Amino acid sequence: MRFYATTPIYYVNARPHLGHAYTTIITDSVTRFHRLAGEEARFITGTDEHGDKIVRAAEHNGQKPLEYATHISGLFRATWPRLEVANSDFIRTTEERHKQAVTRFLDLVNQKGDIYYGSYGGHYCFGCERFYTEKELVDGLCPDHRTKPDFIAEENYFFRMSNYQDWLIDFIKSNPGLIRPERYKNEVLGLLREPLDDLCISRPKSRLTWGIDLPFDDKFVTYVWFDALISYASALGWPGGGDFERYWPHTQHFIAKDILKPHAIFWPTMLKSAGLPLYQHLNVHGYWQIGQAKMGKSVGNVVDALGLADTYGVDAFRYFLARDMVFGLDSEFVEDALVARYNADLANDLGNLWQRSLTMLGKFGGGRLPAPGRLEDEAAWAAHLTEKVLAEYAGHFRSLAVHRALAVTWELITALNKFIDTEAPWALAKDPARAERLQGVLYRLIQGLALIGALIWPVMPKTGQEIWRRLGLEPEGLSLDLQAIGRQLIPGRLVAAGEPLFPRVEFGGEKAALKSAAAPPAETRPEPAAEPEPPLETITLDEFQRADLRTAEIIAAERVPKSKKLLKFLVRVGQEERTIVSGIAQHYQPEEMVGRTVVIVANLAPVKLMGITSQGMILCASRRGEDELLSILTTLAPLPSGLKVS
Ligand code: ME8
Repeated sequence: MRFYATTPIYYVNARPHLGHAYTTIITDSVTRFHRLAGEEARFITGTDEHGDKIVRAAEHNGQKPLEYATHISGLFRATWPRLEVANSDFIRTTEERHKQAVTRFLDLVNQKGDIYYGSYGGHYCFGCERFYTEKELVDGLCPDHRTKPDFIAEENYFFRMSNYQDWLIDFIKSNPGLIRPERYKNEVLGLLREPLDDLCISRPKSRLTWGIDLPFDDKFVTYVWFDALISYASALGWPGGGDFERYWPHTQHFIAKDILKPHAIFWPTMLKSAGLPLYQHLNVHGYWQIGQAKMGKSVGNVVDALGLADTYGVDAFRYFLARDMVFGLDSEFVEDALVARYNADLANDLGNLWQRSLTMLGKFGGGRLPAPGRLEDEAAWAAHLTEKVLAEYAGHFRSLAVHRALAVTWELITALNKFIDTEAPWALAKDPARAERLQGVLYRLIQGLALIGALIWPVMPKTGQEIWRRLGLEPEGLSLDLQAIGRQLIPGRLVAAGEPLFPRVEFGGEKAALKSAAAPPAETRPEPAAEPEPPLETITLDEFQRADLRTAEIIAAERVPKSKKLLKFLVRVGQEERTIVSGIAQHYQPEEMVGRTVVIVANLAPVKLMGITSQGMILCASRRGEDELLSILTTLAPLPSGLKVS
């Protein structure tokens, strides 16, 4: 069996946030499941770089479109490995391989007689990069962006999408799992009850030059959606061969419901016209919301995925996303819920099972892997449960109920924790006549942990591998097959619990922080001695305004050689670039600062630090001393640099 998964290729008009992270992580987890099941799997993500939106964002940033797109695309590309996403490739629509594919695709559709030239007037939303019909608008506004669309009338090329309406309805009806979950299939069939318009697939160069030329008229560029969808094929090497033939029949697209129509209506009709087979599944999930509103760059309520992964650990963050969202439904993002899941499921259930099992192996088994032994009442341990979990787990992954796959895994964890209680190895150890049973119990705990390591690996790759590594198993041979696991558990091998897998999280002030289980509990730790604050003098507004505070974008960062504390930054402040040295090296890595918008004091007299002239200061909130805390200040919405902060 084979598997080919894609995420949307993300627009480069904003940096990655939790919404993008969710789709990419869930696609990665499902792909890893297919790999675990022994299938050949490919998984592609990338960036969508043409169109009005990008030109506007680049202008806003004072950059050329390609320069700007390269910068933001780089941020996406660098984000995925930090979230343990193992994509096979990364496609940019500005790459030559993609341009060739779009050109070929347009030629095929044109040769089919499905493209014509005509004039059109419609309500155009620049945010969505599409025309809306009168009926689709809500109170005259774009239903997504709540902005008034521009009325645009111009001559363009059109794709005869309407020709394929009846075929598409039949195809969807005769392939029940094509669009899933079911609610989205019904939504699409609902849309198809209205007559389908033809699709405008060009933009005149008089209005937009940032796109791929139409092969049959170079006064026009290709409409960005027509261009972007083809990336799913160009990333496999189409039309030049590559892996296309091998993987295309097994295609599964993962998207959120915002882009259902292009994927469920434009794309299948485009493929049909070009003579290419359709995807196997379109997997549609809901929105992460904050206060009932979709999290998104246009609203400015985005949550920083990397920040959460840094605070709680990548695996805990991935676990929360996969466990808390029912694929297909919306989910409210609440950081407290993440902390609660972390403490209950990871620190308690899984962390305790690990710690208790390994402690007992240390105490009662000399810290060495036992031989399987034999339990006279095999059913007493969770053998039957293991079979049930394995069967259900795979079914849930294949139907995208990843939260359920995790829930059944936790049934096994709970059962093993109970198994320890009922078997009471500490009591067995006191009775020499029960030595064989003790050994059998210890073996089944270790075998269970190895299986759990494999079961959690698709969602928590680091922890899954870590469990295998600590038990002396080969992480490359990760498998759900108990026999295969058994062959790798070499009796007599020394193993140790090591550091806790998931130290408990407690709240420290407003920000959640990781506290190692080794540290004394918070209530017994002395509070850092509070220095008496000097009485504050008031200043006038004029005095405050003498400080020229500005937004600045960090464009490069590096450590200052021979200094533990200093980082050297190159920042952009509007049109100007300057160097700033800041004492935050113990809190931030240089690479994670690049691309961030910070607030600086722009009119501070220059100072020399370690031989470097620093022209300004980056604002941070901090508490110095033993219990040190520090965070740079940044803006909630992505803003251009050089803006006055007041
Ligand atoms: O639409 N909740 O790119 P885009 C869940 N370039 N997922 C979310 C989300 C949220 N609040 N916000 C964003 C585009 N996403 C086009 C795609 S594909 C040929 C072209 C995720 O940057 C989700 O996957 O606006 C959504 O579909 C996607 O980001 C939109 O990304």
